[in-house]
Amino acid sequence: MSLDVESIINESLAVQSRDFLKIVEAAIAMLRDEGGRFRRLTVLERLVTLDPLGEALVIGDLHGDIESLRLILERSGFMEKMAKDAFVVFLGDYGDRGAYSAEVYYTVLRLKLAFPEQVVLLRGNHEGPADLLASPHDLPMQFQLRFKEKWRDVYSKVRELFGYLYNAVLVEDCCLMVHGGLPACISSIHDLALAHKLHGEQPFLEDLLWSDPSDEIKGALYSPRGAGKLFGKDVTDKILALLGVKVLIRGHEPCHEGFRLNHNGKVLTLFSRKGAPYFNAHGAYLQLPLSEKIESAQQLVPWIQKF
Ligand SMILES: [Mn+2]
Repeated sequence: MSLDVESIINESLAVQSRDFLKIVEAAIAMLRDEGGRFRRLTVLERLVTLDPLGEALVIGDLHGDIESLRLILERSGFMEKMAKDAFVVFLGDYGDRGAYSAEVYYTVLRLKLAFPEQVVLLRGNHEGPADLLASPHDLPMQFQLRFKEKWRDVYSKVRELFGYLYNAVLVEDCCLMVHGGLPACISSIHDLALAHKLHGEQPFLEDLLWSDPSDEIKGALYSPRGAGKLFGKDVTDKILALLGVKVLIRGHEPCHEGFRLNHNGKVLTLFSRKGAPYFNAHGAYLQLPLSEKIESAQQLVPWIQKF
């Protein structure tokens, strides 16, 4: 198995159902067993804490856009970063919308398997639990076209994978990373770590996967998306203080320029794909310096790369 970006992406374009299934199964086995501390990564249930050293490449929604993923991995010097012990955090929403969902899943899972202690895969609302899966969900149709009669096996295995993806990433004193937004009523990091197990009793997972910041409101209101909430700056201030971090980094919303700031610089949104059906002018990714003293997402703007 080759370890350069071009080879992995070429593999993803050619992969057949049998090898695709093997990669998903291996990733499930790896994620299921992750717990405790390995090197600079600490795993508590489905919460990951990164040591505040070096750099994290942060990539927002990809939604089946393999060309943007290729561009980001090449332009950021991904393989050199891995050799220097950097982290990479994917903010979720790998499939649906774009035509290359299978290829994006395959590529990010291959990277996870190649660099288990450096690659973190967050869960997006397009990887939600059965009662809260985003719609339209194109993945079954794409798998039918891609894997023909084997598509059901592949699809059900990928659905199983969703339950093992991470809820949140914490960098102490620095930032929290999630796909969607902040739950207004958590009382500790354990509510983030256990959000998937509390799903059905508490809205924590729903809010992490679905919510959006709003500069227009106070508190939390039900979202026009039909799941999750809109949350105001007061919620962001309260929850970031509770968690001991300064900034929220999240994906989930298309941004014309590839990124956007909300809540007076407390929230950074990254969107890392281009093309239909969003037509944002730019995608963006972040090369986050983990040891930098960060007070506001405004300080992160120089480390954002637009494409
Ligand atoms: Mn989303």
